[in-house]
Amino acid sequence: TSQTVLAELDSGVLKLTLNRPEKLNSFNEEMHLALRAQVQRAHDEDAIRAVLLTGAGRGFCAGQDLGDRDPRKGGPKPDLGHTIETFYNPTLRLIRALEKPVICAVNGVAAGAGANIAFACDIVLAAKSAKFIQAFSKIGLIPDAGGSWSLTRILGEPRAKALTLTAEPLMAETAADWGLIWKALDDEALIPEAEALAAKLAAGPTLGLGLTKRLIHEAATNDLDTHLDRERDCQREAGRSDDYAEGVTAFLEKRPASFRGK
Ligand code: T3D
Repeated sequence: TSQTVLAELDSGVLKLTLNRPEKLNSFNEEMHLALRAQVQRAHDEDAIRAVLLTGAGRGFCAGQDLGDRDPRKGGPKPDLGHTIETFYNPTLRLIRALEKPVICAVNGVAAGAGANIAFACDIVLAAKSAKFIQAFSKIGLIPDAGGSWSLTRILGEPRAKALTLTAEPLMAETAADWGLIWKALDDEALIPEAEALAAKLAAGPTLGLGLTKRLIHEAATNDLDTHLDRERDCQREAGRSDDYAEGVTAFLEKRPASFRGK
């Protein structure tokens, strides 16, 4: 297994730590494949009921490792469409499609695809010292890893355009004020709070949480009639889960529910 992504499974939480701190956890091919394999694992293993993604060292992730794109090394110009399709897009799709909560703890600078991978997660917490940089325009690229989609949806065109065209850093507290992330936390509180949140969600009614995530994604493109039908169908499914029966029983018995994720 690759040391570029550290993986620890504890009480239903798969904690993934991007681990190339000397390069601010920027992506080389090995780290791409390691992250994707771990997110795939989260799909496959029932014992995993939440994912927590963070970074080692002082940064979260600085996007693509530009050392691997050095034009001075010669050779033909790279086909970045190919690398996006091969490395970034599959992982982005897997994170969005995972029917389990994905929490992101942005421990430091998140630049380029590193920022946009964070925005693809379900709940983003960030250290107050962290900043988000749409670094792409500094090197002549477009915002990838879903950034031009997520920023526009979340922030609207004016802020999405200003952030991406200028590459100005956005501090965590402003990102939280703008609704781009869930919370900005004191640096020392970030990991404990993110771990507590992940543990709480991992002990939750996983099937219902997964359906909730799916519905919220679908809301972006469904009209209201279609969406009301989808809520009906998903509620039917949730209502048949063991966790729903447990949740109601626990309420009536005035005790905490003990969910099994089914
Ligand atoms: O290619 C494709 O497949 C297409 C996909 C593209 C996706 C993308 O993400 S494109 C955008 C790539 N990322 C960037 O352009 C960001 C580059 N990094 C920075 O602008 C800065 O490092 C930061 C603003 C993120 C942080 O600045 P600072 O001053 O806190 O740290 P630093 O000194 O710049 O970086 C520390 C070390 O990490 C340094 O190495 P050194 O000098 O100590 O040996 C630096 O070179 C290295 N590093 C940081 N980011 C990258 C990197 N090395 C390679 N690639 C990086 N992206």
